[in-house]
Amino acid sequence: MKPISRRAALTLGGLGLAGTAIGGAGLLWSAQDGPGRAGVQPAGSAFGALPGDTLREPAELRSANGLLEVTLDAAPGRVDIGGRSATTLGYNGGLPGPTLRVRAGDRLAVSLHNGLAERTNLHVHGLHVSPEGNSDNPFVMIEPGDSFDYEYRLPADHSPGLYWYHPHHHGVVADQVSGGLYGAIVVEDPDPIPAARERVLVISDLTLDSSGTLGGATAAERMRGREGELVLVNGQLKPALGIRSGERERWRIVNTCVARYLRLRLDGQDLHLLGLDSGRFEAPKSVEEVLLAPGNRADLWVTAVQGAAVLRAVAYDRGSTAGMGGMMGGNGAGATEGTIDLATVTVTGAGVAALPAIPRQPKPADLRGATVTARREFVFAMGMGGGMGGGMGFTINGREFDGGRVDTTVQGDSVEEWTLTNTSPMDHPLHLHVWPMQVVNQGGRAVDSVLRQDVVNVPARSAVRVRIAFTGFTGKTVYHCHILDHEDNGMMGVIDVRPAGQPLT
Ligand SMILES: [Cu+2]
Repeated sequence: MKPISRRAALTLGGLGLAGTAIGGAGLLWSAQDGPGRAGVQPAGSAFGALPGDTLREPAELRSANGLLEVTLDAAPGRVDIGGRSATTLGYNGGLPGPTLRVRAGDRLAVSLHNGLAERTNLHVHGLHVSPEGNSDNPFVMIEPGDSFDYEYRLPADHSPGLYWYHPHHHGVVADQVSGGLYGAIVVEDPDPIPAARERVLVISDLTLDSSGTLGGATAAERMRGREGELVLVNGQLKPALGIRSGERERWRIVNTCVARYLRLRLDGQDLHLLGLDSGRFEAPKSVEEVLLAPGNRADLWVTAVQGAAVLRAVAYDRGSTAGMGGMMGGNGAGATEGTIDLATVTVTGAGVAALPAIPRQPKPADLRGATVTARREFVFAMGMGGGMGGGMGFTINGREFDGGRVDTTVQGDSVEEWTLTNTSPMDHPLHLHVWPMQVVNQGGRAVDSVLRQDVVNVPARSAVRVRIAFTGFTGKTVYHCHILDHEDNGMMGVIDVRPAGQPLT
């Protein structure tokens, strides 16, 4: 990725406005007519036969002797997407940024340089680390041209799994993440899980205009949550990958899209889900498909069966703002988007030797039998008349985000039960920083297994109940909708976890 001038960087926002005014499909990136395009594709369409580039993996940086020191430079630059040059944002010139591989007990030191034309910062999504100081502190602000040294100390018992990093500066999170600022973090398994190969698949989406410049989001897209025209795997349009017949691969998949839900299928192959987010199932589950809300990760075991296959995202209805006063009609509807081909898989050769046994995992901690010290309700709502511009307001318990206010004060070491109620006609995926949530009830039905996630989808006009153990750390952080446009529009609250034994005021 070649650096581009500050002047070019400054025009990125302006071009978004141009996109709003013109909005015609004719201006859009021509690659949308090729592989990976978001839109309805007839079954068996010619796109399915087009070979893409071979799947690349992001660069990897691995800890040694308990330490990983990394410099991340967030900046605009040029990348190749679908054989054409595009201007996006990126960390260290990559799309995605480098994959950071660490272990429980490690120290991860990240020096972040802000090469953008606006403020930024960094969030390590899902990591169970301190929210204070120069750790996973969402209130840090880094001015253009400045640097900040983050340091994350992973506890010795940190859950293995796939995590990720991205900016978290309120108001511009959706713009910066959709522009290309994201990367994966792997916390390695203490005992390796046998697989012929492990792949990290970072799925993202973005919109480019005909000159290969990032398109901005219209007001309606900011209300609904923008979905990019192009859906990328590791920054590539419909890459190709090969597996030997009978081999078992481990795919770690993260949905870094700002608003797009990924209902993933790989028809014809054998899929087992090892876990979601930081939650590992005691025994892998045989699955036909996996639904990832924005921010969610899947740990998937793929056993190749003879033949070809396509990794697809099939339609998922996350609701719409249509009918909420009419203002957001038109673009607000969009629940019926068709299937998107993400990657092609070619299976070659005859069956190989016996598959490695699927190791049983440690029995996950279960909060269903825990003593609950507080019960709270959080209501996620959308309504006209709120927002800075008097547009649609996105609220939690009737309030929009205010970084200077504490919304929820919690006693450290306690277990709380939160009822998440969504009164709006769209899904909202709730993300709580630092402490994972265990889903105990969905839509009025008790969950009969341990389901631990850090992004929990709350479907439209529905309720979900979670339990949270506030252990390990204290301090102030946030919970928010992970449709990042909704977060930028106010659907976020501040939580302060106080040391155990200290009275709450
Ligand atoms: Cu939302």
